[in-house]
Amino acid sequence: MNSLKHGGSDDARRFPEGFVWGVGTSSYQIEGAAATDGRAPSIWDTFAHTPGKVNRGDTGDIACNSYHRLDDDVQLLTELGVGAYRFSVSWPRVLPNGSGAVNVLGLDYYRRLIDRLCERDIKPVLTIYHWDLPQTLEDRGGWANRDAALALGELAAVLAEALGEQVAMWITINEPLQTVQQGYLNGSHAPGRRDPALAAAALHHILLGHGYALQALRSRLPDAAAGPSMDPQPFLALDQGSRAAAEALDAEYNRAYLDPVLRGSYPAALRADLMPPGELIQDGDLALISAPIDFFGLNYYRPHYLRRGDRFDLRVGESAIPGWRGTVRYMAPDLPRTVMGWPIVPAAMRDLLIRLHEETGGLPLYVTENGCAADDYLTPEGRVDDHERIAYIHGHLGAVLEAIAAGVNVAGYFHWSLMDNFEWAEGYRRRFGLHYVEFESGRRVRKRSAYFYRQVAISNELPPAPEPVLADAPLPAATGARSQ
Ligand code: IFM
Repeated sequence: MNSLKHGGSDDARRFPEGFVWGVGTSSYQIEGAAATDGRAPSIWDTFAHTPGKVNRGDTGDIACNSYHRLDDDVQLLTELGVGAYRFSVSWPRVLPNGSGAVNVLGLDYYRRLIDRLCERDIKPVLTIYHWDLPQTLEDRGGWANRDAALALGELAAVLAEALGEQVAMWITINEPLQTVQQGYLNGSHAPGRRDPALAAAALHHILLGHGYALQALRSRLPDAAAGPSMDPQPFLALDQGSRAAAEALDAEYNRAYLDPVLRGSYPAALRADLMPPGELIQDGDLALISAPIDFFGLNYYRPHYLRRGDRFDLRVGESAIPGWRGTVRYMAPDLPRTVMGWPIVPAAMRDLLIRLHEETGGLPLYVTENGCAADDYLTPEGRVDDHERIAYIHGHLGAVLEAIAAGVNVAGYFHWSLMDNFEWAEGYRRRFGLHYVEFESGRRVRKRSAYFYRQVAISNELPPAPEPVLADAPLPAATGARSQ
């Protein structure tokens, strides 16, 4: 394990040479073209079309229409000055039956996207699974069925063979925690289950899917850089009485995913009803899941605060903490929050990076997502003055610099997101983009934060915290080449 340094560096505002600046999106959130060129439905098509599941009944049928606006979006990336683009592949576009026959037209879309990115010297960072499981696999049990894991390995093999060397980084799975928690425990995401037994199976199988995907990549592309993106959640105990709960929640939300991948075991402290049962874990599974990775992707948005005695809305298994009945996801009242209600605490990201540095034995870490939803609107002059987002980015990049100064190998940062998109159960009302999307027309408008992010990306340096800017201040010019 690399040892940590304390204190800042001489040039505390500069990022290391070669630091990767990127932005991210995912297929269902932006592509649209839900029934075009042979794409089959995913669990999110089914879920979004089920009344009452998504705010206002929004669906990803059209989304940002990126499937048809590929060139426009590559142009946005170019003008943004980023060196990398993280996108995901729509599984049912490439393998409409989940496995088996390949849909060549679907694959061609990603081929074109990758070619365009490479022409512009933007590194393609491909997420193999970002939540849009083919409905046909769901019909066979979804992630509760081991076959989904094998099928993810097959998808990885198809992508490796077709897109191979041009992909700079492969992200196997995105936030398995959310699949388990929201997809299988509280039902707020597709496939909308509320069943701990299915959740326990899904937990094991999605991690196994990571293992199979990694194996498929390794055998076809021995030099590929591959790893998962996860969203460990800091649980911060505000008093002695909530410490045990914080540990139990850490086991359930974090250790359950980190330990199998980084140590080859499930944590003993995991709540009993979520522990994958022995009969599901076959010989060799944990070895596959814990095969070496090249980097770890951190998606960070917010911490959770715990205080004993507040409202109980997050249950902790009594078996995990004898005698404990439950605890709260307590929001510290005096913290600024995003419109999602998430407290804005960059220092929690710094601490998480430090923890991951230790847990991964000093692997390169990438912040593969970080961003905020804000109440963005187009001014009559056609601008989006999203100063909150600029402050958010500034604060979190400061946290990255602090982690680097402490000796953590943070190799890149991908802002979430390139543009406003389908924010899952929230639909289109939550805007996370650096570009504003007028969903009626599909028009993209560069937000003020895009100019700021561009400045950081091309200079590889964090400027002093921007002064609050008057709403009618002119936008900076979008010229200049990036330094990478
Ligand atoms: O939009 C999502 C993304 O798909 C996964 N990580 C969190 C983002 C914001 O909620």
